[in-house]
Amino acid sequence: MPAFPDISRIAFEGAKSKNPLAFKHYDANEKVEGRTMKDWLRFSVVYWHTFRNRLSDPFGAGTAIRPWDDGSESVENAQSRARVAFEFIEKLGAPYYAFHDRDVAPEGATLRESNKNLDAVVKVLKAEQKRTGVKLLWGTACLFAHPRYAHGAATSCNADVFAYGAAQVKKALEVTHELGGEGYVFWGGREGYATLWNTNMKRELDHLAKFLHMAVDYKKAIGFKGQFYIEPKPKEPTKHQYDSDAAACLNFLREYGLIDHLKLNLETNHATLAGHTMQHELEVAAAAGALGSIDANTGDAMLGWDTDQFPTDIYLTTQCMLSIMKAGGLTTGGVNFDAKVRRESFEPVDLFHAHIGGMDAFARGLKIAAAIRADGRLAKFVHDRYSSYDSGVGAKIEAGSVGFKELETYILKKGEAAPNTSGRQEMLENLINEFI
Ligand code: XLS
Ligand code: NI
Ligand code: NI
Repeated sequence: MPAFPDISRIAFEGAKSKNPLAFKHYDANEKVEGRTMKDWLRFSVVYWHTFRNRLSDPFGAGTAIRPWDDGSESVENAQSRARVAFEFIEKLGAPYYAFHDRDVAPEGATLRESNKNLDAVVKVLKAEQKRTGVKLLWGTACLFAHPRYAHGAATSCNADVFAYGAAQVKKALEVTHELGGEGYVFWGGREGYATLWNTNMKRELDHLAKFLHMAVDYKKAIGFKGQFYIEPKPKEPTKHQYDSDAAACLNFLREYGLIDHLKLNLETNHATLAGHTMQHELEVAAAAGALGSIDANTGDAMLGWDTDQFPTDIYLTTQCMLSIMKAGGLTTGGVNFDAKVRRESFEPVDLFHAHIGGMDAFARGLKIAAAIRADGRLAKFVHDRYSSYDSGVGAKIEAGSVGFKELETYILKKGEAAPNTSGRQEMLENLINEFI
C-alpha cells in the first residue's frame, strides 16, 4: 500500500504553473552550461529529518503525522519505513539519499545486535535502491545520540567509548560500501567540549586525528573508493565543536596529515552559526581544493540555533551555485537537504512541499548563476580588479622574484603607489539584482 496514495511523480510544469506539487524551475534534463540540472545539483534527501524527525522541540512532543510508522523501535517498522522513504524519494525525483546508521535501523542492546538490525534494514535499502535507481550520496554514523557518547566519541575521555565509536564507524563504512555509497561524512556530533576546566584539548584533538587515520586505513582495507568528508559546525550540541568552520577543519586536516583524504561537507546553517556566510565557507573550501558536498538548508536570522529550514532564498542559492560552478561543480558530492519541516507543518504532504521548494530554489540559483557567468561582467570586474598583478611589479610579486629590498627600491623610485580604484560594491549589488 503506498504511503502517499494521492501523490504521483512530481512533474516539471514550468514557471507559470500554479500546482503546488509541481516543479516550476527544476527540470532534471534541462541543460545548463552543457550539463543537466540533475547532474549539477545531485539532490539528496536526508533520512534522519525526513523520516525520523518527530518534530518535537524542547517545549513539546512531536507533532508529525506519519501513518506508515507504528512508532516502535522494531526492525519491521524500520524496514517498512525504508520502503516508504524510497516511495517518497522516487516520487520526488531526487537521485540520492543520505543516512546515519542509527536512523535507518534501531540501536540494539549490544553492538552485535545493532549490527544485525542494520544488516536487516540494509537488505531493504539495497533492494529499494535497485528497484528505484536512487543512489546513496553518503553514509554516516550517529556518534552523538546514545548516552555513551556524552563526552564525545573520538574525543571522549573514555577510551572504551573511542573503541565503540571506531567499531560503529567500521560497520557504517562497510554498509556504505555495500550500498555503493559515493561518500562518507564525519560530523563530529559531540567532538568538542562543554567546559575547558575538564578538558585536555591537545589530547582530544590527537585522538580525533587518530580516529580519522584509522578510518582512512580501513577504507583502503575494504576497497571503499567513496569520498570522505568532514562537516564543519561551530557549536550545538557542545559549546565548542573542534570542527568549527571550514578554515578550522582545513587547519586540522593539514596539521594531522589528513588533507589528501577528506574534503568538506558544508552546511549553510552551520556557516551562519560560525558567523560566516555560506558563500564564505564555499570559497574557503574551494580555494583549498576541498569543496566536496553541501548540506543545503538555512537558519533563521532571528534565532541562534540550527533550525535546519529548507532553503528558499534565491540570493543564497545563487551565491552557492556561483561558488560551486566556479569550482567546476560538485563531483562526488551533492545538494543534500539536511533540513526539516517546521513543527507546525506536520502532514506528510508538507515533506513534498519542503523538498519541491528547496529543489526549485536551487534550480533558480543554478540558472541565475549561469546567466551571471554568461553575462561575464561580474567575473570581468573581479579579474580587472587584480590586473596590477598581471604585469610589472605585481607579476614579479606573484612569481616570487622580488623581496622586501627590491620592493623598497621600487617604491622609493616611484614615490607613491598608483591610485586605488573603487570597489564598486553598490554597482555590483545592482548588477546581481538584474538577474534575480
Ligand atoms: C547536524 C549535522 C548532521 C550531519 C550528519 O547539525 O548537520 O545532520 O549532517 O551527521
Ligand atoms: Ni549536516
Ligand atoms: Ni546541521
